[in-house]
Formats: sequence, C-alpha cells, structure tokens
Amino acid sequence: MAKQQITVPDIGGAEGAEVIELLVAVGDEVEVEQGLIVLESDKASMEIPSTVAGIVVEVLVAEGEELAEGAPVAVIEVVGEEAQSEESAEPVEQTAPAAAPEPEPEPEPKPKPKPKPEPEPAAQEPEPESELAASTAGEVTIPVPDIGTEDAVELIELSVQPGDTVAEGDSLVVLESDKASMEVPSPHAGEVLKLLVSEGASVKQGDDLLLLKVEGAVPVVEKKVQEKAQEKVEEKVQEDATPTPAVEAIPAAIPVSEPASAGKGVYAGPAVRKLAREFGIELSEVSGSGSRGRLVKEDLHKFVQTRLSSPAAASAATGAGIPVIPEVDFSAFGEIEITKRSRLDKLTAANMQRSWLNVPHVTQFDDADITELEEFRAGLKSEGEKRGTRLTPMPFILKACAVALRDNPKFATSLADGGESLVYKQYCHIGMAVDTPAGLMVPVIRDVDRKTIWELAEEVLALAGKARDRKLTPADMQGGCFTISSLGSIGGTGFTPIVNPPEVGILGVSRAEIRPVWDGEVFQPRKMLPLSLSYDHRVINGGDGGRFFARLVALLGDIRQLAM
Ligand code: CAO
Repeated sequence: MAKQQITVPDIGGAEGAEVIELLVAVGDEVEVEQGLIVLESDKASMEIPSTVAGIVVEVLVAEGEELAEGAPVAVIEVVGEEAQSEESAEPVEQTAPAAAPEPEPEPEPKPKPKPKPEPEPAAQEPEPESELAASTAGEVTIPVPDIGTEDAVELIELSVQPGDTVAEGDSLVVLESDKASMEVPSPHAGEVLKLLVSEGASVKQGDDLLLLKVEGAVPVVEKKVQEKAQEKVEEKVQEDATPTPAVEAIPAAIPVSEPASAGKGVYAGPAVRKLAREFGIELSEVSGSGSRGRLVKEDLHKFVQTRLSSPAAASAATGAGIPVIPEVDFSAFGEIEITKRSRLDKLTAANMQRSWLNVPHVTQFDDADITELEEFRAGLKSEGEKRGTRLTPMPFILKACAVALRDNPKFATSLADGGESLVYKQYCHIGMAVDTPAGLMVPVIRDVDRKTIWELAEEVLALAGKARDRKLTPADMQGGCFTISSLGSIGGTGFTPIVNPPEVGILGVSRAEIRPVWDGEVFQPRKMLPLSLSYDHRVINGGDGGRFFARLVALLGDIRQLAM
C-alpha cells in the first residue's frame, strides 16, 4: 500500500502557526478531509485535513510546534484503489514520532475496501452503495468533513454556485454550530457541478455537500465508508474497558491523540478540549463524570461555576491577582436569551484583553481641520464614480499616517528580545479595523507610502468587502506597522482605541462635523475631525506621541504636504 505524506497546505501566508491540537494518533483511520491537527495563528485557527483516506502510520508533529506551509504533518497509509494513483508513493519510513505512544495492538481488522467491479464512469449522482472508489472521471462528492461534533449544524452560507471554479482550500460553504462558524474548504481544485444542499439545511459530518469536477484521479470517499469508520471507532471505544495511551482520549466519534501539554492523562474528546482551551481550564484539574471518567462539557461548566463562586480561589490559582467578575443569574430579574459567541468574537476578546493587560496605554486627543480636504474630496466625487470607486476620508488618513510614520519612525516599531531591542520596519503597512457581522477584522494595506490616494481608495473598498464576505486570509491580516480604527461613518466624538500588539500605535477616527473655530477675530465654520491616538508607553513617550500627532493633524489640515 502506498504511503502519503500530508503537509501543511497554503494557510494564507500564516507563518509559524502553532499546533494546538493533534486530532489523530498512530493507528487511527482517517477519511479524506478529516482534520489531522489544529493550527492556530494569532488571527485564526484552522484544521489541517488529510487529503487521502487511510491509516495514520506516523504523526510528524507535536503540540506546541510551530509550522509553516509545506511542513510535514503525518504519514498516511492509503487505503483502497486510489492508493495506486497517489503521487507520493515513494516509501516513507514507518517510525513512530519520538513523543508518540506506540500504536495499540490492532484489536480488529481495518475495514477492507470492496474491490470495484469496473472503473466508475463519470456519474452525476454518486452511487450510494459503493464503499470506496477511485474516480478517474474526476467527479467527487464533497462531504461535510470532521467538524468536531456529531450534532447537526446549520449551513448558513453557500460560498459557491454551480459553474464556479474553485482552488484547493477555497471555501465551499459556511457551517455554524452553537460554538462557532466554520468554512468548509475544498479539498481539490475544480469546478462545482451541482449543489446537494441548500442554505439553512441542517447537516452532519459525512453528509454530501456538492459535486465537484476535478482534474485527474482523486479518491472518492462516500458516506457509507465514513459511517463505517465512525461505527468502528465507536465500537472500539466501547470495547476498551480501560483507556490505553493510544485511545485514551477517544471521544464518542472521533479518534484523537493524547495532547502532550494540555490535560496529559485526561480522557476527553476534542470538543471538550477546545472548550477547555477557550475557558483557559487545565483539564487535569477537572473530574470527569462520563463513562470511565471521561470528561464531558458539563464537567467544564460545573468547574467554571465553582471557580466563579470562589473568586479568591480563582485569583490565587491563576496567580494573576485579578479579581474574577462573578457570574450573575440575570434570569432572576426578567426574561433573558443566551447566545453563543462566535470564535472570532472570542479570539478578539482574548487579543483585546492581552493587549489591555500587557500594554501600558496612553491616549491623546486632537482635532484635525479637514475643511479643505473635504472640499477637495467633494470635487473628486464624479471622478470617483467614473473610476468605479468611492473616495472617503480614509485614503487621505492612511496617506497622512504613512507620512507621519516616516517622520516619526518609532511609531512603526515593535519590541523584541523581551524589551531589549526595537524593530524598526522599513516598510509601511497599515491595518484598518473593519466592522463585520462576524466580528472585528483588521486587514492590512501594504506599502501605503507608495500608493496613490485612488489606489488606496480601491484597496479600502476591496479589503472591507473581503472582510465582510469572510474572504480574508491570515496573510491579509498580518504585517501591520500601525492601525487605524475609524468610527467616522458611525458616529461619536472620541474613543480610546486599544493598541494592536506587537504594533505600538493606533489611531482612532471619530465623526467629522462642522464646528465654530475661533480664527483670532471671528468664529469660522470649519469641518473638524476628532482623532485619538493610543500608544504603548513602554516604547512611545508623551513627546514622541505629541510630535507624531501634531504632524498628522498638520498633514490632514493641509494635504498639499502629503506630496512633500
Ligand atoms: N466623519 C464623517 N463622515 C465619515 C467619516 C468621518 N470620520 N468617515 C467616513 N465617513 C463617511 C464616508 O465619507 C462615507 O460617506 P460618503 O459616501 O458620503 O462619502 C460614509 O461615512 C461611509 O463610509 P465607510 O464606512 O463606508 O467608509 P470608510 O472608508 O470611512 O471606512 C471602514 C471603511 C472599513 C473603516 C469602515 O466601513 C468600518 O468598518 N468602520 C468600523 C471600524 C471599527 O469597527 N472600528 C472599531 C474597532 S475597535 O472595536
């Protein structure tokens, strides 16, 4: 049988994404699209799926390791006829990874794929009875991959339509469980032939999503095989009266390995482990109430409740000394409704708190007189329409920031070596906070200093659209030197933005309005733009902040200086 090495695919430029969870162990049976590991960059977490069905013979990574695109993840012994057509058929040594437990003696045979009587013709509808087929005709039914739960989840968005061409990794649909919304990436490049579900449908792992026409020979793994594999794992769990290292952490349906760092020796499934990470709970501190001491979600909820009712104990346990905000039973005061927060909201919350706790913030306020800028902008409205774009104040603010950063380079630095050094960046990439229904995202506009106002206007529109359509990749959100958060279109006279580390400065933009401004003799109606500048006081002192701000305000007050 051929062995296939699975590597980290294009993860949108995320460099050094950390392995936060191993979803499989040596000896596990995996399906196409089944997650092998979970990677987390500072902006998102993503499952790395297997591209083949088979048996895991080597896990090449450990929790806590940092991986980039192309890094080897695992070796899979490919099951079935497609094993013949797998390109990476070169022998791969079957050594167990140093930290991985020995594979358990196989208590039962692996499911043998039925030999196919004859090559499968290109079929519009997949044959429901076939168990495993290698399709050279290039039509593949894409199922719901491992979504970390056996429960049905809602399909909230179809990201493709019949006729669309997709690249490997492109989002096909968006699913939403009570915990998170997740995109299902295409395992292959190809053309969408037919949708097999509709928006609003309730789907489970293994349900068919769509029919894809791909080039070349690809494995077609059908529902029945997935169900069989699932049953097999379930039987295995039931038969194992005592958890052994190899299957210790097998939840009801999905085989997982024993994480090295979190909850070592704890019997819990991936969903419970994920929840524990979200709560910041050390699994070994929680007692499991499930069969054979398995941890279930209710155990975590109880644990949190107990901790919350004992704030002093929680504070002492974390060593942070931060008093815990006690949980209130709001239903005691009237009717309530509880909704789950999206993963993005929770990540943003964690990032905000990290910044708030680590960065000593100072915020300064000033107003820029943008009367002439606004007159100039109004005069360009028709040209903007001709160009098919919209000129808001944002491109001017971006440009002014680029010049102010050039003149005050400390604002584009980051701390390094634990505070021993400062990294000065010789590029000017500026992040722009975008408010989306899914939560806050901060795409980064590259080389702002080298772009024209029109180019920036187009990019602002494009990136804001991409953010709202959930099309941003981790690469789109990395590498910023400084951030702008504009609430100008929404309102308000000022706010204190939170620095986006490792950056050291962020500009808050509020709503411009005409105000009476004293010119020495009379009050003049001037359009004033309220600005707030927050910075990391470990790096920027008040003088630096004042100089940067004064320059920025002057640039916006006289945009001719932007050309200097
Ligand atoms: N004062 C007055 N009007 C403003 C303004 C300001 N400071 N900024 C923008 N406007 C106007 C624009 O000119 C536009 O009107 P016209 O079409 O008549 O010119 C209108 O408001 C809408 O602008 P916009 O929001 O579509 O575009 P933008 O370039 O100003 O901003 C973006 C783009 C992506 C920054 C913005 O849409 C957005 O998402 N802002 C929210 C950011 C956020 O949530 N920050 C908080 C983060 S911390 O929680």
